[in-house]
Formats: sequence, structure tokens, C-alpha cells
Amino acid sequence: MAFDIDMIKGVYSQMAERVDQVRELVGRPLTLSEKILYSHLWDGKSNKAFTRGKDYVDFAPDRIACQDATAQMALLQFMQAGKPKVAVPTTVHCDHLIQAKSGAVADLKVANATSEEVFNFLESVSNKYGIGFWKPGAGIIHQVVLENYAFPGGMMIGTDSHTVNAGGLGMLAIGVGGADAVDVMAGMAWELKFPKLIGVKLTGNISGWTSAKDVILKVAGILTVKGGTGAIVEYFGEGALNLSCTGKGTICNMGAEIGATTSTFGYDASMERYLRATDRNDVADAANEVKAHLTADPEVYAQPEKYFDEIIEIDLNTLKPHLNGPFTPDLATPVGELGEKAKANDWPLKVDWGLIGSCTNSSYEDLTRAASIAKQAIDKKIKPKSDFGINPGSEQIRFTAERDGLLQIFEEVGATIFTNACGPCIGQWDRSDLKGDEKNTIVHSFNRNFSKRADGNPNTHAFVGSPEMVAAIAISGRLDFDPMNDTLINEDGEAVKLDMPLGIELPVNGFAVEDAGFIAPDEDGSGVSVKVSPTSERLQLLESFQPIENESLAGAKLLIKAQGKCTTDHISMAGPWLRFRGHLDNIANNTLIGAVNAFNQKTNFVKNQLTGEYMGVPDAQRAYKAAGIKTIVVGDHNYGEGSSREHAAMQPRHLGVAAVLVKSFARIHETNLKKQGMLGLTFVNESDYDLIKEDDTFNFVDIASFKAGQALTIEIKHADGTAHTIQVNHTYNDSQIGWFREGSALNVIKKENAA
Ligand code: MIC
Ligand code: SF4
Repeated sequence: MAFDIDMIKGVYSQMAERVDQVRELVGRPLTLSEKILYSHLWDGKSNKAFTRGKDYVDFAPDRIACQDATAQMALLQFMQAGKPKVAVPTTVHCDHLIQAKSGAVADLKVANATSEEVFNFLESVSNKYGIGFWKPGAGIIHQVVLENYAFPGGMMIGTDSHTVNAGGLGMLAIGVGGADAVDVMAGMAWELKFPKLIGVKLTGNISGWTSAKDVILKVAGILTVKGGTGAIVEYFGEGALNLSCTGKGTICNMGAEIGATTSTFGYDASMERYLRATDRNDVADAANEVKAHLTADPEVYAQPEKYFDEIIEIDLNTLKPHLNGPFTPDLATPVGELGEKAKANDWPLKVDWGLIGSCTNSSYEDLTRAASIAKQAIDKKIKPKSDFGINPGSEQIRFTAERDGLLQIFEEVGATIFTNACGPCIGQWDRSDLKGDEKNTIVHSFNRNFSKRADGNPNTHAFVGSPEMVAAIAISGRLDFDPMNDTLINEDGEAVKLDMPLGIELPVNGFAVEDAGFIAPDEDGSGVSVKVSPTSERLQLLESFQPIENESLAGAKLLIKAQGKCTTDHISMAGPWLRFRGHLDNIANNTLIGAVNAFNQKTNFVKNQLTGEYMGVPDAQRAYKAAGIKTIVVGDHNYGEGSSREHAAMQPRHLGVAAVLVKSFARIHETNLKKQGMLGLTFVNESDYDLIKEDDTFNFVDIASFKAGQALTIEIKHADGTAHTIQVNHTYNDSQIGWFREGSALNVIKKENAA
């Protein structure tokens, strides 16, 4: 039986009425995305058709998911909100804090010891506030959500950008910062700018070496890392119907890499099969009753150009397997063409590691496809040339894969089976084969490959591909290997070819598990006490941020002008720093250490204007803070791309940065800045970025009349006495300006609760 089945039935019971009413209101057939959005309005019904990309709308999500690295800050904030229980079903998943080193059993033991304090904190807060808790080793948040909580037509938010994975089961699932989740946990509305809609029509069928992963690798190549910003991507067409549910999840998952608000697919037979296989006949039966509302109206998919803002068409019959990278997930290259490109760019051809797993590609089907390649290495006597690591997506997948002999195949080719957790995908990897920062290549089935992400080494060239392609490349040990055309020499000196992968969509004998790792909260948690030691280096209770007063902004200094890619990994690095995710002051010591200083192309090396000395960014910022001087951060395009981590906003805020002025923002990060009471601004003229000099001081001329829909004026004073006055845009609405004026969105909640 499914969790929260009554809530799901409740959503379905009102769907028909709401969808019919909206169809009449807008006067045309509806996309699936619109049906879900309009049936989750905070006010129930709408008497207005919203303008895409413009109107801010209040929604009522059905559920929330948090992972350990972001849940700490989210729950520390929720504890301040003064509520006895979460208002909607919520879960916490422990998956980011487990380092991959020797193998699952040993690694989990080490993680449980080193992060005991954090896991205990999360477990007791969950118990107190009625939150379901998935203990370390239970699995990666998004696979566990797909297996247990996602349902067609639902809306959820999660404090992780890959929450979007649940689109594979026909949901609108959206990644948010912890402060957004706190609103919903506290029983308030969740606000989102009504998204634009991108339709992706999939024609033909996937076969051979091409997989669901290649669909999204191709889409990422077309749309790039910012092409999906502010949009929902809705997939449809006969090609969509023929993809498995977890394959759809893979596609939706990596929609985060193109900046999309979320991605989704209409309810179909693959989803029904998946629901039934994961012990949710009740959800499948309930969904079948409202089937017509769980996909778009037929007119929409017949003439998509009339209903979507943009259409992309991909012919799966001709789609080739891709490898994307290095350093960015949108650099797409068809597998057969990678050799030349690598030579031209001097990317090492020798592959040191093949890694399979992460929330996007760790399903049972993924493991079977990769195992079918590994099995051939055994049968055809090919000795794998690269090291191999596997992170199954959940304990249920791992247990079933072990029962069905899949893990044994991987072990036979020398793979290490790591914990059911994020592991190397988030830099939780004790990689022992490198001595220093050697240039090297790895291939993985993860979704992100930003510089330093997997192992902290800026010279690791990481390429993203499907699990079966990763397996083939790892066996060959070469980046330019094309399993469709090339042969490998086996132990008998014969040239052999790998046959195409064969996958099993769902386990023939059903899923099985002994201990899935779930701990239900007490019915009444009011007696549970949550302790945070004042001397802890991992956890720190939060103090309210003070509002940024208009006067304090006069004479603000430039902290850093960041050049090029500045993802949340650059602003608040993961890997070793994950241990401080619950301690704001300690994690603030990594603030912007990965951002490239536009004046000297170095990282973590900026001028402290007070002394003229060059130093690390956090050190310079702490000096400004001590002197009571506010600062601003200047950035390039798609600033804050990547994750949902609100630390990337809270740390600068904690250290005294007042404003972030960039060419453009990634959605979640922009919201996170607003929530924490900061100014997130964009240049009206992008070229004004070039005016900013290293010794600049800023005046926010008209901040006193900060208003929705009206640009602000900033005076830039240069050290040589000259000055420029520029216009900057913002997207704050009235209530968001209220957050700025009160110091943070949480301060507003606290004030309302106190009233
Ligand atoms: C990631 O993939 O970068 C993460 C780690 O899962 C993040 C969340 C985080 O920073 O904790 C994400 O994608 O939101
Ligand atoms: Fe974990 Fe990687 Fe997925 Fe983020 S992208 S949730 S780090 S597996």
C-alpha cells in the first residue's frame, strides 16, 4: 500500500472539477502541466488565466522531500517557525553524507560514526515534527521518492534540484531552497512565477545502444544549461509512451541541468506498471479513474505548436548515444565522434574510472542494462581496463539486484559496490588512485560534471553517459571507444565486439527488501527533545538575520567580480564541506572559494579594499563585516546554476554581502537570495558588467523607493574618482520586497505567528 493514499485520493477527487473549470476559463484545451498547476492553486479555483513567465502564483504542493545536506538548514529554519507539526506529508532522506571508499558495508559504518550527530539531529527533528525519516543507506532521495511517494498528477517540492526526477511518474516536482520548503511545512502557500511551457515531442523508438539518458543529453545539447529557465518541459509522443517509468525519471531528472523548473510526462502504461511493481496498486487504481486528467487534452499533442511556447522534436529512431562533457553537462558529443574532439582539446583518452549510479541512473533497469555489458566482458574474456564503481539507487533496488545476481556480475568484473547513496556524484569519494591534481578522465552516469565535483580535482575530465555506455567505456578503458563499431582484444588475443545492451524494465520476480530503512515519526512528537550542542562544529542554531537598512548600503564595496561559470558548487562547494551544512558560520568559510576572480583569473584570491592585500574571499569578507561595511558580488550569466542549496545565499548573507548583481540568474538561487532578505539584481545593459573595477564602491541611489516592476539605480564610484550610474533590474514582487525589508522571509513568518 502507498504512503498517504488518502491525500492522493483527495487530490484526484477534486481534479475533474478543477480541470473542467480552468478549461472553460482559458477557453482552450490544456497541457498536462497546466492541469497540474491549476489544480494545485492555493485558493482552490482561479477566476483568472495566468500569464506564463509573468504572474506570481500561490500553489499548494501535496508533499515535500528533503535530503540530509539541505534538510539540516531547512529544519533549523522550520524549528524557528513555531509550529508543532509539518502541515503536509514530508520526508527526510540521508544520502549525501556517505563517502564512497571501500564498499557499502564499511563505508556506511564510517558515515554513521562520523555524521552520527547530524543523523541523530535529523531523526529527532523528524520524529518531533511528524516527518518520515529514511536512514543512511536507505537510498538516494529521488529514487526513494519515485518508488514510494511520487504519483501522477501530484505536485511536490523538494530541497534538492533533482526533485524533478518524480516527473517520471507524471508529477510536477520542483526543486526549491529550504526556506521555500519551510513555508509549505508551516502551512503557507508556495509561490512560483507561472512557468512557460516547452513541449518535447518524441517520435520513433529507442533501441540498441541508445537509452533514455541520451534523450536528455541531446536536449541539454540543444537547450544548454540555461535554455529551460523558467519553463516546464512536457514530453509526449509515441516515443514517450515506449520509455519505461524510470527512464522517464532519468530524462526529467537532468532537466535540472538545463535550468528547467521541472519536466513531466503524461500518465501511461509504463507508469501503471511501475506503480504496481512498487506495491502501489491503490495509486494505480485511483489514477486510472481520472486518467484523462493526468495527461494533456488530445488536441494539445496533435497540434503542440498552438499550446506550447517552444517545441522541440527528437526522432528516437535516429538518436545516437552521447557522452556530455567535460566540465559542463550540456557539451553533447555523439559517442563515435568523441575521439577526434578529445584529441583536438587534449582531453585524456585513457579512462580511469567508470561510475554508475546517482539519483538519475540507479534504477533496477539501469543496473540490468549495465550488467548485460559487464556480463559480456566475463563471457568474452575481456579484462576491464578502468576501475568500476556502482551506487544502487535504493536498498530495495540493491536487495533485488543482489537476489537476481546482478551485483555478482559487477563484482566479477572488479567493481566496488558502494552504499545506496550519492557518493562520488557529490564529491563524497575517497579516490585513492590519484596522487595529486593529475589530468585524468572519468565517465559516469550522473547528471553533473562541473569542475572538481566528483573528486575535488580541477583536472579530472568527467563525461556523462548512460549506465550501459559507462560500462562499455570502462571495460575498454578509452574515451574514444565506440561499442557500436569498435572491437576489443580479449585475453586470448581475439578481436571481439560487445553486443547491444539488454535491460529488464522491472524485476521479473518483483522487488524485494528486508529493511527498506524507513522510520515513521511518532503520532505525537511534542515530547521529543531536539538537542544541538553549543560547541558542535556540525550544527548551529540559527539567529534571525537583521534587515539590510537603506543607509547601510551607502559605500558598499566590491567583494568579487566572478567571471564565467559560477554554479552553487563554486559559491558553496560540496565534497568535504558537506560536513558543515548544519553550521552556518563554519560553512561560510567556503564562500565563493571556487569563483574565478575576473581581475586575475584566480580562485579564492581577491583584493581586500581596506588594506590593499590579496586574500581568500571569506577572509576579505570577514574583514568587511568586522568594519561594518556591506559588499556586493558581481557575476556573469546563469549565476547560481546547479543545486538548490540555500547555503549559497545564506553564507554570503551571514557574512554581510548585501547584493548580488549579475547578467542572469538560475531560478532557485535567485529565489534563495530573496528569501534570505538580500538583493538579487541583474544588469539592464549586460555590458555594464565591464564597467566594474576591482576597487569599486557602490551607492544604491533609489533603494528607499524599491518597488515591484521598477528598475533600481546604482552609482559605481571608481578609485580614480570617476563614476558611472547604471540601471539594474529585479523581479521582486511586493511580498518579496517585504522579505527584504524584514530581513528574511522567515522573519515575516515569525512575525505573523507572533501576531
Ligand atoms: C547536487 O546534486 O548538487 C545536490 C547536492 O544534490 C544539490 C543539493 C545540495 O547542494 O545539497 C542539488 O542538486 O540541489
Ligand atoms: Fe545526490 Fe548527485 Fe542526485 Fe544530487 S545529483 S541528489 S548529489 S545523486
